[in-house]
Amino acid sequence: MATGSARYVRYILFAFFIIAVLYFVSNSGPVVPYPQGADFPPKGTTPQSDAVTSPKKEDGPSTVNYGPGLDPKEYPMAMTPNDPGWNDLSGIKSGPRVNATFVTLARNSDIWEIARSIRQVEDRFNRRYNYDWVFLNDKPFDATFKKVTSSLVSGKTHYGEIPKEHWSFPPHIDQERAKKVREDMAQRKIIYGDSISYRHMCRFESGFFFRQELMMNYDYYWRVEPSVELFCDVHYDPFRFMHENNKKYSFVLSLYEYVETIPTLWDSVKKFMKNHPEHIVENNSMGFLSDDGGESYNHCHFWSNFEIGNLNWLRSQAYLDFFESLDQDGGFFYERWGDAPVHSIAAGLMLKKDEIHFFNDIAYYHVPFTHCPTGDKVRQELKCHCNPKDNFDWKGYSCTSRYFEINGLEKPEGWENQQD
Ligand SMILES: Nc1nc2c(ncn2[C@@H]2O[C@H](COP(=O)(O)OP(=O)(O)OP(=O)(O)O)[C@@H](O)[C@H]2O)c(=O)[nH]1
Ligand SMILES: [Mg+2]
Repeated sequence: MATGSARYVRYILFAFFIIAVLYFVSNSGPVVPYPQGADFPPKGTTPQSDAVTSPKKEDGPSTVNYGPGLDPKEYPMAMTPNDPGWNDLSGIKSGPRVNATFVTLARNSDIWEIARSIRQVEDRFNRRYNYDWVFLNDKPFDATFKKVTSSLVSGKTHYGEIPKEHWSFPPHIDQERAKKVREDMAQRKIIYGDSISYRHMCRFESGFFFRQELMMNYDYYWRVEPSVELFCDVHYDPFRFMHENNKKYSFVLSLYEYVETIPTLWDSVKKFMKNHPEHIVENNSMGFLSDDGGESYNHCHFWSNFEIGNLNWLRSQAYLDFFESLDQDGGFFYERWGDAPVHSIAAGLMLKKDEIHFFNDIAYYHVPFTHCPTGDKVRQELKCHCNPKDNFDWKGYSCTSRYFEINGLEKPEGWENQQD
């Protein structure tokens, strides 16, 4: 009997040993890069809910994670039709991904308009890259919004509710004065001049979207608004382009700001420049913003409803000091400062010229302006469906010529024929 029990104990120990060996074998092995076409980052590695906590990133240069085992040098991007892989537009693109997300601020009522935008961004680009998408709202997103958007986005979707203090009047604002301004602007028929929510939106986009809890998980963003259109295929990864070329901010359309909305913005900017000369960089784009060396603002700005940018730059001390200084002056409420001139002036003064990029090959529409790449050849290569006559770049009210001039860039062939 004793011998029989000992045999059973031996059997059990042996069985444990085999299970342990099997377990060890299945959980070790070489670290392999993500196979071509695999989820990247693998599902489950990025935050799933609104309640994500993440370590605060340090200011300064971005520490972009390309993912384990993926050397970007082994996956060169096809930037022109002659580069290998240019026509490879089917399936999931192999290779590294930048730590980046799309970001949309929207109301529940914007659902069908944002659905249209998402569909185009996915069809022209993201279905092959599967980047995440963060949605932000001053109210909770409803079930329909979440259901429709998450069914359209190929990456992960995250939904964040904006904290009250990022979407309300700061305590130093004189409510009576702000109200009088709105009444006056309503009488003068200034667009959105009487709107409180539009002002909260502009202040939020100027100073807070990049430090929302969900956004802290990323290094780069691409802003998408409701009812925008993308007219051409995007053959390469613009996030990777930004990172590998040290670009911090980018645009597709530029124009003159409606002066009635920003009468004292430049005075505030001059005050900031005086108080913080350490934040103003050499070789900046002052020539884009001013025709008299900084004395006055010429109202040129990059249109911020499209932006691809570096979040760590917006989270830098320089940008935060800039926003804080402007916010203290109260012009988001005593006037109607837009986030486009705020971002543009910041980029123009606190980034080097070559850190700002013009994406000629991303064709885009936001009512009422179109950026349609100049040149028949490029439009055919990119399978664009925009009408070249609609291209705003070289028309009188665009500032893109000025951008080309201050950067010493050659304008694309055929630009002269698109001036009116
Ligand atoms: N959650 C929320 N989002 C808003 C609100 N107002 C505007 N937005 C969003 O903020 C962004 C800019 O607002 P828009 O109304 O498009 O402003 P705009 O581009 O200057 O003007 P449009 O010509 O109307 O497009 C869009 O993504 C809107 O969906 C608001 O009150 N709440
Ligand atoms: Mg809009």
